[in-house]
Amino acid sequence: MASVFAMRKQDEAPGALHRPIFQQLKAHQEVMAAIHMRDLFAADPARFERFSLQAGELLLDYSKNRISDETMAMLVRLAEEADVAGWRERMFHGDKINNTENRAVLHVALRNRGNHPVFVDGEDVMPKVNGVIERMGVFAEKVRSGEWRGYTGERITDVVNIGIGGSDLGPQMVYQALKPYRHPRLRVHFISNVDGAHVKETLEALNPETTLFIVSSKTFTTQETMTNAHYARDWLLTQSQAEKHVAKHFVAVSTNRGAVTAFGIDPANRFEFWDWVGGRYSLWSAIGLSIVLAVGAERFIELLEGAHQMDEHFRHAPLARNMPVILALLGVWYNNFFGAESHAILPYDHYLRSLPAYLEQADMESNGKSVDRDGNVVDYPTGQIIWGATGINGQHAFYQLLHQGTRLIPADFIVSVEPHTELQEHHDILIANFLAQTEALMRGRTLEETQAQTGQAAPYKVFDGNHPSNAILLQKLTPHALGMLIALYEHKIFVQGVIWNLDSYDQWGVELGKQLASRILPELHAGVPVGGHDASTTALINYYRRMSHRHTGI
Ligand code: G6Q
Repeated sequence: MASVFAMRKQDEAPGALHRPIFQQLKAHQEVMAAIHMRDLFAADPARFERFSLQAGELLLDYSKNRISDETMAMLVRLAEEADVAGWRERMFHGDKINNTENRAVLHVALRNRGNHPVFVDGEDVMPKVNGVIERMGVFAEKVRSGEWRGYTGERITDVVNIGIGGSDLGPQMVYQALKPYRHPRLRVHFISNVDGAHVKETLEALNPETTLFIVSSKTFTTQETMTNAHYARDWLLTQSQAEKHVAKHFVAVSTNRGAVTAFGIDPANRFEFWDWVGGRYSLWSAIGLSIVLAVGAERFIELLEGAHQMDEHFRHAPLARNMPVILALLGVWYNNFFGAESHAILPYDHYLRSLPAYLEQADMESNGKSVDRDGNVVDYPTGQIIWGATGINGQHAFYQLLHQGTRLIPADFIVSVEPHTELQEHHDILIANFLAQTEALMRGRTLEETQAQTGQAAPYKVFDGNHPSNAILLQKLTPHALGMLIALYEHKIFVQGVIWNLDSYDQWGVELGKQLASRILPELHAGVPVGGHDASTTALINYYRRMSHRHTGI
């Protein structure tokens, strides 16, 4: 299926934008570019009702966007012509839509709480999925209740997840988001960086007798993770002095049974998942074990149920009333028609402070691609640059550029109506700021208004406004609402990938650097000067060899 952008005649350049709907949208953008959102609001008191949508406990207000009914109708046609509905069915059905790796894409099966059968290669995956969830729950309960003891008979107080990328960012973000629900005795730590400072600093504060490690690695070959896991194993053995204790303090989450056993982990304590779970979509799988340990199986299931509710909404709601589709289309609108290069994620919630980093991976590793699923080089912008931080801190840092810079940066504001603390005054201040920011970004302040308000007609006090934003309001940051929120973004990414005709589920762009690093590693301490790289890399390697020799003597 060719994308709406990539439909081309034989003699045209690859990726030519030739679908009539694209040309229509281009012409329409020229009209919309000249209109200020404050005029759209002034002309239509029902704009909020028109451009907002509720799904479960999530409210999306997208009225502060540079859109009209006509814009949305055309964007929905774009989605129809890209066959979003067809691709969506293929994904849910277990078709191998990750074509460069010949894999199904079934994170939705991991939270298929309706439990209807989902087939991969003729096998219903649900019994295995449910089996692992069950095992995770049983194991977590043993640790949480104190039945599972360390090698000296002490209860576990600290859980350390060793993993990187998809085996780190998801569980870490969710653990942080659900901290109010965590078991009072259990602290969870995440080690990802192969910079020794990360593992050292984390373990310094821990007691091997009461520490449980989860080695989370789909492949169990990832250099950073395995280096840290071996260090942690040695750290335990230095104190416990017997190999047999490894089994009490290490469990694994992996698809690689052999490597897990070779590491000394009891195969009974390997929690499996499957090749149809992409790393950055894996927090719903056994990769979420640290979450289950922290908040318990029941809460984890609520997280899955929330995601499932969003899956159902995404699967069944008409495209024009479909939250992930709307977010995706708005992103395409700014990316491909307004030339916006980035998109900011601005949670007004301390517990969601890792969401921007999580979405950076989810989005940019999925859609940061310049070759389409048919192997053609695209000639249109694809994945946006995703970035952000907690909004309230951002206000005192980078919002200057959002308000008065030269770039158009659409933003998502994410807020919870009910706070987790009883500090209502704090919460009201937070909410007032969120509202003020979206209002200011949209309305701006004209020169006349500036003069009237400040007594000065100073151009540097003028705000152009017309900066688009979405507001996503959660009733409360519960496991269920969080599940819905994450699934919302996953499907938004998927829809954009379909429109751009990408395979959003591979990540070949991470390969080359890994390959080069394994060649360079032994060169760092070679006895003679190395060559064979470009002049810069060769000189840097040799500089490092000389200078580090001085201090390590290697
Ligand atoms: C995510 C990527 C990547 C992956 C890590 C860790 O989609 O595939 O971030 O999760 O490279 O891989 P392992 O789980 O195999 O260690």
